[in-house]
Amino acid sequence: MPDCSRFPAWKKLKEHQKDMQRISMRYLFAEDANRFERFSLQAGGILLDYSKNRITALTVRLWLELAKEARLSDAIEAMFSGQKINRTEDRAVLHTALRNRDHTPVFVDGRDIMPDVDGVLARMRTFTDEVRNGNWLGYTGKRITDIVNIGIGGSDLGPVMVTQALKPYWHRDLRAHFVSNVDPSQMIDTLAEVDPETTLFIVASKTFTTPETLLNAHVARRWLIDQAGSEAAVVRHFVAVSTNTEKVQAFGIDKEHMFEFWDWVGGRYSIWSAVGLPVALMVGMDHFEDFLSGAHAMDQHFRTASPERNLPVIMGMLSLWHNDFWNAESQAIFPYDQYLARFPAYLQQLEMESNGKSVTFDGKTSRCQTGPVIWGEPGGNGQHAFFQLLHQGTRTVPADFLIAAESQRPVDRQHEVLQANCFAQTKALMLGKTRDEAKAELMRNGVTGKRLEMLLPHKVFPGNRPTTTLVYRKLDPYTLGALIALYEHKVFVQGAVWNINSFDQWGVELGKQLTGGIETDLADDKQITGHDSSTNGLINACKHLRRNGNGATG
Ligand code: G6Q
Repeated sequence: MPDCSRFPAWKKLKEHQKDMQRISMRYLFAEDANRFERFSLQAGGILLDYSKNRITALTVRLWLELAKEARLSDAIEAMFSGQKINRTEDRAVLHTALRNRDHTPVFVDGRDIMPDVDGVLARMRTFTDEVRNGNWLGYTGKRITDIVNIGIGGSDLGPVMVTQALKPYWHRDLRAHFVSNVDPSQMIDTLAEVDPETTLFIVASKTFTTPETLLNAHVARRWLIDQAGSEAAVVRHFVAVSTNTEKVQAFGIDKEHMFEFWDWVGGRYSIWSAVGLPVALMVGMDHFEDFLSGAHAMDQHFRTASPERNLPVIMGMLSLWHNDFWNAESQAIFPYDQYLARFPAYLQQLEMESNGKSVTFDGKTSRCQTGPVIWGEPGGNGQHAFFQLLHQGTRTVPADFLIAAESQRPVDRQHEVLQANCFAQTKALMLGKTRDEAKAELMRNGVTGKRLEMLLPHKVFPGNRPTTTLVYRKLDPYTLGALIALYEHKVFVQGAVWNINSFDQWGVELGKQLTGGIETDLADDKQITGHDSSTNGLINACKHLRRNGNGATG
């Protein structure tokens, strides 16, 4: 596959971008009354309005040419059909099979994996029903009231984000807690909030070798045994989610209490597997299956819709347009939905771990700019913090705005206020405010003369800043499933054009390798000299501070 910059459509897009630099969105909207209809799409209960971007029909045509030259359709089929597209790890990529609600066979190495998938879902149903109905009892015979998920990265971010997003569907007598950080404060503070007699720990780790998770799991296990006065309590209070039966058993969790998943599920794509157990416990298996169904609907759309009507294809190409042709360094995500507060953090891992690569499948250095920096916060709060930079700063930050048509918790007309804020921001970012408009406004407010001249440049908004808006009826499990799958496939589309492996993560290895040596160096009080001077200095400073309490380093 040629480097993406060598595709003919890439070159055409470069030329086209030069023309587009001279055209404003104000003009494009004024010129075409149907711009919204032309540049909006719907699937899986999600409306995607991408009209407030610097694009024309020609732009989209060239995106589709590029997708064709990059053989995107073949790549999509290769993923869905279980080919080992994660070549550096020699694995298939089949999170889509986890939510294959049609139950049609999906083969890995000649074996249909759907019976395994459905088998684990059935076990999850039995277990979650028992806990939720109060039939699963703790070591003193009390029902479970608190669930603590211990995991990190893909075994944490999905469960946290989705559990939080579906709060209106929670069982009223259950609470969920999540511990990921190896900083013991998080576990200690969590344990202070729960009762050993009524707490269920889920140790979620694909490999069951991740030090952060195992250290935290051991702390929880010791705490439980200390409180209960017997190891026998562990069996009623610990379950595991993993691909590694041996390690789970070595930790002391019975195979019976392990929920399996498989190496063809990437960590950051694992929320659809038994990694979703805390979600299923909190919202019930019916809702969890609705969540899978929403994702399945988006999968089918992605696999079968024509590229020009295909939400993930259009979103992926749009993001690539900003990233590679307008040199946008970051992409912001603004949910106008409090329940999606952790969605930007979730997408950070999904996008940056998937597409933060600089080597193509052919082992060559990519000549294209790959994954952007993803960041974001609930939009309403952002408006009172960093939106200034979006409106008047020197950088262009393409942003996704997400909003529900209906609130989960309606109070008076407060949801309309939220919506008005969301739509006003995208309108303001697109339109801006010209010098003439700003001047007229100042004069209307009685500002004249020198003060007007001084203030005027500060009151101008350049506008022409790209935003994309996603609207859904209500953040229910189905919609959330579709939304996450939409972003997963968007990431896939970009990876396919850049010809990079979106499913490995070798970049996290080096830090892990070096941690062990440094941990040993930190164990005693000896002066350390074996690293670079900065690393030596930092280790020695910590030792000095912990020895002397405070004061100068040395
Ligand atoms: C995700 C990554 C990474 C992984 C964590 C936890 O795609 O691989 O975030 O999920 O490192 O790994 P374990 O689940 O194996 O503990």
